[in-house]
Order: sequence, then structure tokens, then C-alpha cells
Amino acid sequence: MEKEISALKNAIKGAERVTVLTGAGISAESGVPTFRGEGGLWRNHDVMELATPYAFERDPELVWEFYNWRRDLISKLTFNPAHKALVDLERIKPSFTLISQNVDGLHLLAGSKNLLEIHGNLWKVRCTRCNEITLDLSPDMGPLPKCKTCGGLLRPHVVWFGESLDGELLNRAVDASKNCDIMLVIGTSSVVQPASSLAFQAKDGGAIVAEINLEATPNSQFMDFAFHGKAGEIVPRLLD
Ligand code: BJW
Ligand code: ZN
Repeated sequence: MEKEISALKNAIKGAERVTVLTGAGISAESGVPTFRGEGGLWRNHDVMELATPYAFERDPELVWEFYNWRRDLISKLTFNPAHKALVDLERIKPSFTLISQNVDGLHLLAGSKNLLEIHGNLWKVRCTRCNEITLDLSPDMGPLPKCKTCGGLLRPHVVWFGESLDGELLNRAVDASKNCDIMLVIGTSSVVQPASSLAFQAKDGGAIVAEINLEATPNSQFMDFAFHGKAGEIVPRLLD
């Protein structure tokens, strides 16, 4: 592992264009539950079944209760050494893009700048009637929050299963993946599309691709480097 760490460290040092893809695992050490595995249950509901437009249509109050619980939890948490190391890396690279599937806002809180939140942001809400998007940092939005402009029902401004990602954000994420020297894939199970395929776009574009995850993923075998361990420990070591 030491030799590999040192090889990847050198590759990162020599790279001008760096792209990073993160998932829930990078926030796990901050206390944010992941989606699959142990963190995947909320009051006996599979969180994957709550993160759908059908769940919101059927029972918006339950879905809002789930999101209010997450808002409250995350409002008490902060970024960890892995988030911070990426901020430091961005400062020294001529070209740096951070693509995150996370909606927790912890990369922004840490100070990341060129950030593409491809699954949205928990602290933004969108009106289901007039589509207005607003930032609202209150930990509890109440049972069925309404739009101040038109009175329509608000929803979290996140991307649920079966919904399309914002086209412009996705184009920028694909561009940054195809045109980088190195891509770091941190704390994602790599099972959700289209995020999972970005590592292949990077590889096709000639980049070195490295995964940092507690355990192997379906993409591990295609990686140039795969480190198994905690992001909060490995990422700062790679970038110090
Ligand atoms: C650590 C650690 C530590 C722990 N250190 N590591 C092609 C084929 C088949 C299906 C599809 C397809 N294209 C699209 C689909 C459908 C679907 C999809 O991908 N389904 C698959 C499950 C099969 N995709 C979509 O619907 C997407 N939309 C789309 O493509 O539109 C067009 C279209 C629609 C329908 C059909 C075809 C095309 C939208 C996806 C939206 C995902 N939304 C969510 C919820 C966001 C809102 C919210 O948070 O409330 O996004 S679901 C959830 O999964 C969330 C995450 O961002 C996402 C990814 O999860 P992530 O981050 O990887 O977390 P985990 O928990 O899975 O993994 C954590 C990892 O960390 C683990 O590996 C741990 O080991 C590790 N870890 N602690 C390092 N300390
Ligand atoms: Zn409205």
C-alpha cells in the first residue's frame, strides 16, 4: 500500500488537470449516513424508496419528514479532513473540478469552489408549481412547506431516481471527466448512473483513475489504483 500511495502521490503532483468524483462515503466520517449498507434505513424505510418522485407524490409529508430529519442532522455536522484536503488541492492546481453526488453541502462549507453538485443540494428547495429555486438553511422546513411566491408545494432541490440530472451540470461533469490527467473517485458505491460512468469517460480520455473507498466496488477492477480504507485518512495522505 505504501508504494502505491507514493506512486499515486507522484502522479497527482505531476497532474495539471484534476477531477474528483465524490459520494456519500466522503461525508461518512462527518456523521452523515450513507445510502446503501448500514445507513440505508430511516425509521424502517429504505431510503432508496423515499428518494423517488413516486414516494413524494404518494406521501409528501413522509418524504419531507425524512428530509427535515436529514437537514437537522447535517446542520449540526461539519466537513472532515478529506473535504479539507480537496480544498487545498484545488488551490494548487491550474485546473480542478469537483463533481459531487452529495447533497449535504459539506464541500461548500469546507471551501471548495469549482464544484458540480450533480444530485442537487439539500439546502435548496424548488416549487413544484412555479419551479422557483430558493436557498433555505432552516433545519426544519415544517410538514408541507409552501412557496412564498405562488403558494405551491415545495420539494427538496435534489435529483431523485428516474429524474434527469441538470443538463448543463452533467455536460460540465462529462467534460471535466474526459479532459483530465487524473481522476480521484472517493466514497461512492459506483452503482448509480450516470455518475458511475464518469470514471470510464476519464479513462477513455487517457486519465489515471484512482478509487478510495472502504471496500471494493463494481468499478474497482477498472481502476489504475484502488485503496480500501477511510477517506478521511487516505485522501489527506495522498495530497499532503
Ligand atoms: C467510505 C467511507 C469512508 C463509507 N471512507 N468510503 C443505466 C442502467 C440502469 C439504470 C439506470 C441507468 N441510467 C439511469 C438509471 C436509473 C438510475 C440508476 O442509476 N439506478 C441504479 C441504482 C441501477 N439513475 C437515475 O435515475 C438518475 N437519473 C437518470 O439517469 O436520468 C435519466 C434516466 C432515468 C431513468 C432511466 C434511464 C435514464 C438519477 C440518480 C439520482 C440519485 N439520487 C440519489 C438521492 C439524492 C437525493 C438525496 O440525497 O436525498 O443520490 S440516490 C443516492 O445514491 C444519492 C447518492 O448521491 C447516490 C449515490 O450513492 P453513493 O454516494 O455512492 O452512496 P452509497 O451509500 O451507495 O455508497 C457509499 C460508499 O462509501 C460505499 O461504497 C462505502 O463503502 C463507502 N464508504 N464510508 C471511504 N469513511
Ligand atoms: Zn412557486
